[in-house]
Amino acid sequence: MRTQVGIVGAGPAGLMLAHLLAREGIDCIIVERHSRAYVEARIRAGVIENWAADLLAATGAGARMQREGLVHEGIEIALHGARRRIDFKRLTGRGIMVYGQHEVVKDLIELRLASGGKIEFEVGETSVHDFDGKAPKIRYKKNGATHEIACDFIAGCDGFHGVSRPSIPKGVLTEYERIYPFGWLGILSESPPPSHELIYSYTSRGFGLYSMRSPTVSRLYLQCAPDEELSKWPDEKVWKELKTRLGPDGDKLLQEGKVLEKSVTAMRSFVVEPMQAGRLFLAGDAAHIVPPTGAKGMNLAIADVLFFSRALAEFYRSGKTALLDGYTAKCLTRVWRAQRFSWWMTSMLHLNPADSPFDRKRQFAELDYVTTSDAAAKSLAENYVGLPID
Ligand code: RFL
Ligand code: PHB
Repeated sequence: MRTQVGIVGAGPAGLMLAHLLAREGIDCIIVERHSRAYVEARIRAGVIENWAADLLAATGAGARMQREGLVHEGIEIALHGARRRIDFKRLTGRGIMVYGQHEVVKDLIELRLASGGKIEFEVGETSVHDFDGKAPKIRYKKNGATHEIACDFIAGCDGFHGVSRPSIPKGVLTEYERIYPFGWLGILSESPPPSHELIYSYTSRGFGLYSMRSPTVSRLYLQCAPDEELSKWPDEKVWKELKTRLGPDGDKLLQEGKVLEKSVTAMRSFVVEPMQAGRLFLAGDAAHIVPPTGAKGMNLAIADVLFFSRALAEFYRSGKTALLDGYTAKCLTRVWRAQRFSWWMTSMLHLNPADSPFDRKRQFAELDYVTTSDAAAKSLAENYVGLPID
């Protein structure tokens, strides 16, 4: 098989890249380890930045999002149960789109396949080759046979645990990492959320987040140990803790429902520099991870592939490589700003077992400041709705 761009991974990065390339008339093939049903059911991110929602809509991938997504104009921060609102619309003129990542994935897969695009699901033993020259290759196994895709470029969109990043020779990449001493226990529940906007709750028992996928489906998270055992968290215990961390009215505000999914996610911040080696370009979680508190992961994945698609379009139009050469610098400016914001939101809202009584008082003062000063709230709001993209 031959194509112009071989893409490893059908997550938001790989699928959005294929979508943007198709609009430029550039050919691509995606190979994906899991089945279509699996990637379409994988519950992950829920918040789409303003510009990314506009991009999905402007490129013809946003019709269902615009019908079913929820536009939010602010969030609430609860301090030991006292809720304070940060009004994004007033502070920035913009809002955010609450629409599940798996819905974006479903929409992009449907669009790709309907327009004749190729996605190879359920492939095994993926490997990437010869990206130091002009004729890279992707190899994989499917139904017992070995296949090879010859291409001009490889997009490593295969997430944090993919094969692309580890295939880059030792010494090329520098890794920056921070591991946090906590994780999130998340549930998806058939029940209405406690408020029409997201509530980020700081309590002496740890952080809680009350999000949603629709007016009848909630997505709820509890700060837990990074290696928390799910078996220690029967549904009743999860609901009790979620109610307690919501505040004194938690019992009244939080309706219980059928738990559709339950999982634990450890938290890390991670970046590799550069994000490219020869003709292999990394995008999304393959190159960087943010803790989920700032809701930035999927948005960064979309920003990376927007920049990569522009660089490829320029290359195929004119033969110029300036944008390809500048890919890492272009992406990482945004990535490091999102890293800063995600680290800040995470540090401000979680209880860190290593914190001293001084740290706790300082943390509370910071939350108090950000929820009462327009100057401080504006900085949070500007980052949350998404920094401008050019
Ligand atoms: P993905 O989504 O991990 O997709 C990578 C794809 O590559 C496939 N793959 C392979 N395919 C073939 N061969 C191989 N060897 C392969 N190895 C892997 C995988 O099966 C998969 O399909 O990475 P991508 O596309 O870079 O997208 C990144 C986002 O998924 C991620 O950043 C977000 O989910 C992070 N995130 C959030 N981001 C937001 O923007 N807003 C949020 O509100 C938000 N909340 C979250 C989050 C992530 C969370 N978890 C579970 C990590 C909340 C949580 C709890
Ligand atoms: C979600 O709805 O899954 C979600 C929302 C906001 C975050 C993280 C996750 O910061």
